[in-house]
Amino acid sequence: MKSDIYQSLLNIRDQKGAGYIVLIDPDQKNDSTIEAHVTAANEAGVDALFVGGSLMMDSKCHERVARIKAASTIPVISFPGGLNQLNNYYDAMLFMSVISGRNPHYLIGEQVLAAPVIKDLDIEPIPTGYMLFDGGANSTVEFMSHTKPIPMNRSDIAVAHGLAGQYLGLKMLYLEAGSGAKTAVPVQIISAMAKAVECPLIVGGGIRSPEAAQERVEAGASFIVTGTIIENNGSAIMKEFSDAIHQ
Ligand code: 1GP
Repeated sequence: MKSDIYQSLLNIRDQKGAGYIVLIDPDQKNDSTIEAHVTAANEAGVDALFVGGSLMMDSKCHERVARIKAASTIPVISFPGGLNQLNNYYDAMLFMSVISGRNPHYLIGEQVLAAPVIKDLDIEPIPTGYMLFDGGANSTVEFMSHTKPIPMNRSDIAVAHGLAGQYLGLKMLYLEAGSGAKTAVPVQIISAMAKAVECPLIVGGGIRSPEAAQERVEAGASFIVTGTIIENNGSAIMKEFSDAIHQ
């Protein structure tokens, strides 16, 4: 194994209170902004990049990941929509199971297909439970994964899934409202999860302001992910997020 990115993420959380992660979708929609976003992230105190998406609309995903890795001075972590997005440019990957859903392909099927490829590439897999919440925007991931999101008002359902993930040995839980969500995962859910579950919580989807990010850190999020706000508003706002998330 080449790296211990998981431990370095835990160190960041312990040292800064929480980590800030920027999601870059290596899709054609971001082709002209990749280097600018990576350079800005390097300079804004972003702790790591997640790279991936639910749907790629051309064949150049791998080339864009190579560009991201070449420009980045921080860890580049795969956040894959499927094994077709794997390559050897990553420092680590979220090895995810969609534990909020009941679609066997995204619970274990894709993982079995990906595992030998991951071993061959020698990428560090970070076992992660992916929990999709209903962010009110009919997310791409909901459609592509054929899964039903958890209602935003059901902390009990969220906690039960989180505990199950912990008892299965997962190392992180990703609370996801879906990219471009109208509603981010609410602080009540994050707070209930943080009280009941020991796994570090990654929270993303629909977080559009540094204040919203800070509230979620205060509720118990260990890592905050933003994607769309950076795509839509340019890189300048990254520093504001970074300052709000780091305690
Ligand atoms: C999506 O959580 C990420 O997987 C980021 O969501 O694009 O809404 O910031 P946004």
